[in-house]
Amino acid sequence: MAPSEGEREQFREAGFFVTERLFADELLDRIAGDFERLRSEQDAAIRAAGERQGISLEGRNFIAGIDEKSAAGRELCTGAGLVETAVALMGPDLRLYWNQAVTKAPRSGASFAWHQDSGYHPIEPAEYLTVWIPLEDSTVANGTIWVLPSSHREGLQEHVIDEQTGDKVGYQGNEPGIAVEVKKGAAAVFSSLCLHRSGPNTSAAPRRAYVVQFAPTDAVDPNTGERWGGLLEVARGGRVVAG
Ligand SMILES: O=C(O)CCC(=O)C(=O)O
Repeated sequence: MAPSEGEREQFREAGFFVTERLFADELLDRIAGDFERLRSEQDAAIRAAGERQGISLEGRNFIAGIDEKSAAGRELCTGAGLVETAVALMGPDLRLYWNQAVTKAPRSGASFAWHQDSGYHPIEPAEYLTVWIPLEDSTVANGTIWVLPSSHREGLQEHVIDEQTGDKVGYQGNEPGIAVEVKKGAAAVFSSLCLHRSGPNTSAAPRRAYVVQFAPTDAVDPNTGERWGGLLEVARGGRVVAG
């Protein structure tokens, strides 16, 4: 479903908006089942290694490449409703740049530091689209995301690695930002240049989110001139092409 004029305006001005319902509970529940399986495999690997794996800590897991690990995930991230939203905001020729599970365990899931998604890996042009899709209602208590409205207008910020967590930190100021609570079935859509963070999960249930990112098909890593990330084409000439 294409975003409304009001949503586009908020995206341009504030760098983010929250959609109406886009996804069926049944599809989200199948994805949640796959995330639980992948998370417990990753937690076992973290325990065996005795140290974090990249930015994954036990209880705060990042699992990339969901489109190749979960049929339900692939169905969601290549589905017409989502890709049409991406085309309306990012242009006619798009690929699935990155997609990952981000799960936080009950009561122990840690926070995630302020960053711009573009701060994690260089890309030219620097702006792409992030769609943050909670698999249950996301709240401040269970570790929803927070954004700094209009921060995307300031361009790419320097990011500094936190050696303890591996987080790349793109904002050290005192602005609290605003909490973005998202109902199951909806999504937060934001510019990859919009500064955001997420809080700890203090609730008694897991908090799981599916992060799906779309970039212009020809976007490159400026250091190598090569395309980087996922190469799955999802839209060409404004039409949905992947399934
Ligand atoms: O889901 C979260 O807790 C935050 C995820 C996030 O900010 C990201 O993947 O860039």
